[in-house]
Amino acid sequence: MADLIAPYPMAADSSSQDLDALVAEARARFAAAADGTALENEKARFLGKTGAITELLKGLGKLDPVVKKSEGARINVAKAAIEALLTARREALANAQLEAKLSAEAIDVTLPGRGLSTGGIHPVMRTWRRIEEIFRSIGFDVADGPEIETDWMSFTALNNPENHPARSMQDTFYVDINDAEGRPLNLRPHTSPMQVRYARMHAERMRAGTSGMTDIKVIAPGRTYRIDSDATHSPMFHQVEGLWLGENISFADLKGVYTAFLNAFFETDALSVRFRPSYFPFTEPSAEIDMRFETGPLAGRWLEISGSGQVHPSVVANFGLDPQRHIGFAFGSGIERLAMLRYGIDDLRLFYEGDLRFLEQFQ
Ligand code: 2NM
Repeated sequence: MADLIAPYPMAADSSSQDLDALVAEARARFAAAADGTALENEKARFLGKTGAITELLKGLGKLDPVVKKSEGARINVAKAAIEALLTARREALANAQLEAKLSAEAIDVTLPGRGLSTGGIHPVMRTWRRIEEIFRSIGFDVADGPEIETDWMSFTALNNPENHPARSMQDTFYVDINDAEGRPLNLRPHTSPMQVRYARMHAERMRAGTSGMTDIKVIAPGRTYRIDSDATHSPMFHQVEGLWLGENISFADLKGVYTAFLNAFFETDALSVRFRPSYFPFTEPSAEIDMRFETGPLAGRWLEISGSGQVHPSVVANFGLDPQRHIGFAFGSGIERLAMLRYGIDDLRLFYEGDLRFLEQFQ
């Protein structure tokens, strides 16, 4: 340290040239100091205990009082000049340091933003919402319920015999947990259990008649599960089932409701609807509903669109209602199937691959 801050070699009696040179030297050295530490070291060289100015002031003692006064004044002018240079350089260094920090931490507010990408509604969900909207407009309520069901809800209540293939391990997913009756829980293979629950929930008000509730009029849309997988079947798929029970609800009402739904769903009146005899355990009689577009790319071909039928008396009894009094229809349609026909999609698997090139077309 002592070496670094060597006293400035100058005689105690200084000429004004010497003092000017000293101030110039200080100016140059302060300017050359790159940071605060270097600057404080340079300061010691002039203003420190053994610094040049300090030495000059010490030397004043030996001088004649008259000379001492004028000489002291000149040295103090130089001292003040050096102190002023020091202060100015300190500020300059501090400013430079602040500038460097600011520019290092700068945020370029002129950079364009990264943009917000919003998600979209999956075509199946879009179709599901559309179906709900249409049926609500025809006066249907919308039911919701569990996807893991008891054996009674999925099969027994719906008149499925003990040996019906739908009950087998081949056709239905089972869970390794038994229900209260000791039968394994299942992943519901249709949304009918929701209608069973809905009907039983409202059965008391239905029995009360006009003072309570006159009709059960509900759709049950949702995820369903079956052991089946190819271009037209997925182990998980979506169904919408409809149920309308009242004191005088007939197949004519079914045809009217379902045709109105198709007209709204496909946004055209140019389609025909027909019933074809069929069989389901939960309806009697049962029918397939076929539809035909009269215009467009699918014109003239009959397309299977839904199963349906008059709700079986045993099923109505399982709802907690009197089948002599409450009759009506039910239907079940695939939501993917409706979406495929509406959008012209030919492979069901496209819905489940998550390929954005496919999905973005529906936004
Ligand atoms: C179908 C076909 C025919 C149906 C039956 C019921 C219920 F709960 F009332 F018994 N809901 N849905 C039904 C009838 C479903 O799907 C192809």
